[in-house]
Amino acid sequence: MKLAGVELRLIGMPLVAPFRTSFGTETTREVLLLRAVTGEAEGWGECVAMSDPLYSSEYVHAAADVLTRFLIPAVAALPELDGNAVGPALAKFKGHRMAKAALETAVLDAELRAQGRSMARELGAVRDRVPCGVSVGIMDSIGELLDAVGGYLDAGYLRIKLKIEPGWDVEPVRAVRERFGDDVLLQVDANTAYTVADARHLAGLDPFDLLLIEQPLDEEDVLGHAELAKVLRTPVCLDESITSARSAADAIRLGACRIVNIKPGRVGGYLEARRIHDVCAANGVPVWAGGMLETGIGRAANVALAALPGFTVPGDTSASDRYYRTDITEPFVLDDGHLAVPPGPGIGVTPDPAELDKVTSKVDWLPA
Ligand code: OSB
Ligand code: MG
Repeated sequence: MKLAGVELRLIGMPLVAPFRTSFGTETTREVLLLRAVTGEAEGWGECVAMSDPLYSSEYVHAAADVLTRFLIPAVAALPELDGNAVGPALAKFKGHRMAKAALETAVLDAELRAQGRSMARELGAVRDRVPCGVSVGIMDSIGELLDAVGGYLDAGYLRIKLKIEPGWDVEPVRAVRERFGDDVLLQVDANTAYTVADARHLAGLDPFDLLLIEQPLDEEDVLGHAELAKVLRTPVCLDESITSARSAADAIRLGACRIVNIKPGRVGGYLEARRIHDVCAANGVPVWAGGMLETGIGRAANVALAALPGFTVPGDTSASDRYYRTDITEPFVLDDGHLAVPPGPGIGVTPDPAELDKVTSKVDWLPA
């Protein structure tokens, strides 16, 4: 396969409701989409970097810049291109994993479409549908939160994740337990909002039988998570701290986490995501698929990944209508709390050109 060029497209997708986390509030998801064009087929990749560098150091315009100046030229120079060749070709460039992931996914999608093989099949999926959870943002009041959670449970979501921060942690968890009972699969995500000094306070979550607490401490504080894990009965899960299979292996060895959230963008792509899945499986550590408010493009590939055998807990792979009034692909619809793994070639979905045009703010064509 040889690259003809890559289209970089910036889109703006209004969220159905503002999404507040400990690091900020999102109302419109700005997304960079990549379309890799080869002689044989074209493939899509969604860059999960957000507008501002608040979840991680990456952000949409930095991703577009590093792709334009360094990553796409390096891949364009490959004499023999395929999905497996992208990672090694980009390895000399430090960081920028979300940008790298988007490019690798677009190339892999093109390759798989040319061969008529699905992403799920390529990654090693063992299921044709995956159980789904939903991530519920910080709200202005407990009443609002209970309405939101009730709506998601009515829709069929199999697991609820509450975003927490200092001042919004034990009370919302208590309220959800009191209203909806002990059988609801419930977990929390702090997005690095605490320090080890908060260990006693966070132990106040222990009576509520949470599945896990996600990334309570700074992304670099892996030892702190290991210390915290000794104090908490609630299992510690890492998100931001896990950037590669190596960092996953280290975190597990240090006792910093008992569960791992896998987001392909955060770790540089679906192939590295699979390696993390394998490392975790070898250590008996359950994994689940994280989300970054993806459109149908990113969601399709996340659902394929979530169908691997080690993904034993419901992920943040929610239906399209949890995020957007209109998705840019065929919508993902919840069926009995599950999403179907797209069976078609590549990621299995294609954006609708008219919908895409409606949300596009900028298009650049970068010839190889
Ligand atoms: O920490 O998991 C996170 C969204 C954006 C950035 C970080 C996170 C999230 C979510 C939402 O929790 C997951 C989703 O439904 O896509
Ligand atoms: Mg998280």
